Amino acid sequence: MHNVELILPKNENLIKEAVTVLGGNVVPLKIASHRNSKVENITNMKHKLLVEEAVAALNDEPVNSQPSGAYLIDFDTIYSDSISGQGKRRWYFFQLAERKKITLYMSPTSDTTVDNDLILYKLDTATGALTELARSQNGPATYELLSYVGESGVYLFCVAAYAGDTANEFSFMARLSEKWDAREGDDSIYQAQEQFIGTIVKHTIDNSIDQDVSFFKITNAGIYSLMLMNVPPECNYQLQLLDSNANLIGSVAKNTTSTVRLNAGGYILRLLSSDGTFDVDAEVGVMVAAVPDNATGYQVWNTEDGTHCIEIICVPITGATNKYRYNVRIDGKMLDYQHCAVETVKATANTQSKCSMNTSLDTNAIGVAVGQYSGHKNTLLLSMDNAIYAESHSMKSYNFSDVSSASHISSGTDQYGMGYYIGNWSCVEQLPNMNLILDMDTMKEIDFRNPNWFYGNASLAGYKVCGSPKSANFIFNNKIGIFEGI
Ligand SMILES: [Ca+2]
Ligand SMILES: [Ca+2]
Repeated sequence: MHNVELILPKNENLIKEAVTVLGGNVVPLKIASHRNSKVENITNMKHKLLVEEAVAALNDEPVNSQPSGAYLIDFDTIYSDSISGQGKRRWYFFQLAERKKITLYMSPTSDTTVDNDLILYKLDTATGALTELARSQNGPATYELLSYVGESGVYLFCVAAYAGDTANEFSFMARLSEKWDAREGDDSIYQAQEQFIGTIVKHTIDNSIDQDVSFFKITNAGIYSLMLMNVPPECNYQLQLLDSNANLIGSVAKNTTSTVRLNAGGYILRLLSSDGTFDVDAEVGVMVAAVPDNATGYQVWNTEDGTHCIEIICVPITGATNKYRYNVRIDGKMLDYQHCAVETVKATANTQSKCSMNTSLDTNAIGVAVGQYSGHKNTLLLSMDNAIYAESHSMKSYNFSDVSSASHISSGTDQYGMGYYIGNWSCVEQLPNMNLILDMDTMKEIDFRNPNWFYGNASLAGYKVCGSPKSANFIFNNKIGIFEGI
């Protein structure tokens, strides 16, 4: 069994780097003037705020220790503020004119006794009631991140001191995205949706600090493959694997697959940009696939452009000794190569050639290669131990000698009264080592070879007229699997 080791990332706290990439300077909160200039625009909220502000003033805490004293903040601006004492909160607010994706980020002090959380609420401007929408509760001295797709309205959020008795400074930022994927908001573990085993989930990274968090459940310990597909060359995305306590286990580089042995339990997946590069329109694929328990061999790789993942799974054939079936999965789906059929046809005014290949229930794949073939970018060449090969040719000629080798000859007269002959050649054979060529972009069989995949085989059908082989080439990439010995 050959397993690829998961690569541990150099820096766990990648999002801090991402914020640095943003180039924002930390802006201390501007107090009253900044807030009052805009807060009055919000209907109904003002009255509510004035009432609660009086309550806030009763203690020594700053005015934004209560929702009523929340500071209005601008987007894409990094602010700093301070907090001390478990249970204390610092409040901020903003207004959305239309539906947008909201991202909130908080960077803490490095003091490991301090643990601040981040919680987002929507304000009911008629009643003053706050409804919690999302929260981020990472551990001490760790950033907090959450996202939420919000309709127009007024949103409040707070930094909440969960642990730590000393005054500590934190910085934070809110930003909006114009486009986002269907699973947003999913930036914190509390918002994660399930990733089902064997299913590709599509994500986009819609800003430099977007994280797409999901979880999966393992009921049987075993080998699992984690795939990150379709990441554009200019984007450095990474798929991280965490245990159920959010400890990093390993990561998968873009457009690669890693295999790992996992015990039963819950796991967390976190997709992010490791250097802040992103493309909001690039849909990437994330998949977790299980390697069957009875597999005696397993190989996996991705196409060079990162759009497909090919797995070869060797399993014993039931009831047979030392005989194995080589199953092929493409993008998590089992390829039914025992029911493949492909036919090539070539016709001219006087000739017609048909060649076909059909696999059967006892056909077994014995080798595979990934490459390009005759205008098809991502093709799989599958070697079969046996398949049914058939070819038939017909030719019309005025010279009997052209068709004399045919297995069946008929004759006729054309419109000018000239006699002609039609020769037919055909054969059907079970052949070893036939190669099927499959287009993985369309998942369709496109051709075959061994024997020649377009004109047929003169020695089989006895046909001699149809010329030289078609000049189609299978260009082998660097991914070639020979199944024996894995
Ligand atoms: Ca996303
Ligand atoms: Ca996200």
